[in-house]
Amino acid sequence: MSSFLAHCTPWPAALAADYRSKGHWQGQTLSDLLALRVEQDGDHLAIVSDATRWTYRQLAQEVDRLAQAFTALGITKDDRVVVQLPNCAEFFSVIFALFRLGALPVFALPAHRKLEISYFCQHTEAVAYIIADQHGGFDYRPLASEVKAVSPSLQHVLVLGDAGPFAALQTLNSQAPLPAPPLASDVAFFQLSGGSTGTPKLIPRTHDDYIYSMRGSAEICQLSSESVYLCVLPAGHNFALCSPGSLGIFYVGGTVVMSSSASPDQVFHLISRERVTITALVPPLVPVWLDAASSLQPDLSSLQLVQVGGARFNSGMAARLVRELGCTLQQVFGMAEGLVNYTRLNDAESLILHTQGRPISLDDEVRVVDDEDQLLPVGEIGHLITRGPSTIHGYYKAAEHNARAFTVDGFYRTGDLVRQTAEGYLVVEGRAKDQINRGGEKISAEEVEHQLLAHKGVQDVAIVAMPDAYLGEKSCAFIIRRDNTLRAVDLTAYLRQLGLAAYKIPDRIEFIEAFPKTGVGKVSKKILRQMIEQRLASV
Ligand code: OOB
Repeated sequence: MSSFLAHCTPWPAALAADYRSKGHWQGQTLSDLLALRVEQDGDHLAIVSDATRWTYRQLAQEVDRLAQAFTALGITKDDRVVVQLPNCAEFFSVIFALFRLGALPVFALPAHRKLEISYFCQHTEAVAYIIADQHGGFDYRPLASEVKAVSPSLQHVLVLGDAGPFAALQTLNSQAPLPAPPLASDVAFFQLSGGSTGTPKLIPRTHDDYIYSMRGSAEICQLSSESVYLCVLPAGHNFALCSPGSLGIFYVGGTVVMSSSASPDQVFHLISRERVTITALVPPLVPVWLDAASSLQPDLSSLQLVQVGGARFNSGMAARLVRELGCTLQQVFGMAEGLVNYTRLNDAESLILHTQGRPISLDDEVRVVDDEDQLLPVGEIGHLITRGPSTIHGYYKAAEHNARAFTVDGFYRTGDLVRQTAEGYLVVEGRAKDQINRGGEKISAEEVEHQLLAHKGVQDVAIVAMPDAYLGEKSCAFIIRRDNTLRAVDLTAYLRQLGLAAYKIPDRIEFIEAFPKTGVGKVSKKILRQMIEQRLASV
């Protein structure tokens, strides 16, 4: 047994032994799964992306080429590599090559900018940063230059497309012998936490724990080699990657179709051309797709299952989806920390429309507790805490935060307020964590507050969620300014120029003289939320 990656918390030995004996952890790595696919049906179509169509064998060849090339560059086991690629076939050749070496992808989102990426590089001491030249009208190469200048550990920037001053992924080549493969119990990569703290938290996931989640999810969604998954959400996000997502599809030998945009025109074309059977969406996309479908009348007859998750999904919209698309809906309530809940395909309509599902297996322990961690009677709303074969026991390099984020017996405090139905299904009722869920994109209020506090014109700031008809929630920053000439646009321009991802920039800024306080003298975000709600309602 090798030791667990430094600064990560392993599962307690007794739980790990239990998960192994029950067959939840089967000792396979993600690389083993790909090798098995090539052996069993190497000519099956694995990935479609623009003009690229790779069979499993072709995917594996690309993986081998990159694994050798990365080795020649000196990238090796446990090295961290920040991967920020759009939805494309190469996303998978890159991450499987890293998996093969035991090097650890850090899954950045395409929307991340200098602040986030340089933090990931510095915090993980990443040796490489992998990007596409351009995507969505943004050129990632100048960003990489800026990141490199402040990240001493970074030795390589590798670019898909026109590399500019860096090295091109496509032309890398080497005959370097590959090192021994990693173990299934090793950390395989880092997911990003939605976050509620000053700095983003990184989530170490092992091959064993991720494959447990992927296999269970693939079974729940009844995937087979006939399944065709349309990947619309960012490919590295847990929902699109493993719930069951692209990896779940690879596990059963199906086909993944990558979409670089979520626009109805493009996705409808891909669904009918590739006969897509399953896709995953965040709630704001649903009305956009439904409205477009009713006017464009695309051929969506192949679509069997639409998964919706990542944020609160209105049950009226859920009913509309089922009615208008005529396929099965599945609600998904998951988190990059591990636990994922699903409604089941043959559940009663009332469960599918009104609940967010139940965990993969009974060994995903879910408890609903009060503020003192005491179990609440079934049906009462409380804090969701959880422990299980895919839920981490600690964030990376975050000892102090871990002491708060996990209970003494290793349950992860999700920060979600839920109630459990008599059938054991979870209903998400709200949130205790200081976060804004902007249509599935999570914003830590504290992270953005920190950045704003550094502005010389800002005396104090508190960021809260405000209702939004399209996204569900948007962010509103209440600001006490030092000087009355400071304008909202000055602050948003400031954040943009610092290099904060656009989705984190407050949608609205309200200047205020003093903050409302709670009984104990803390800023009352509850009252601030009510204030902005009233203001929005009165216009
Ligand atoms: C998914 O993962 P993350 O890590 O981006 O966000 C997790 C948080 C949850 O703690 C919860 O606050 C919220 O997102 N959330 C939902 C939800 N699904 C996630 N809130 C209400 N209803 C839902 N259905 O978002 C994620 C990971 C895997 C699969 C699906 C989603």
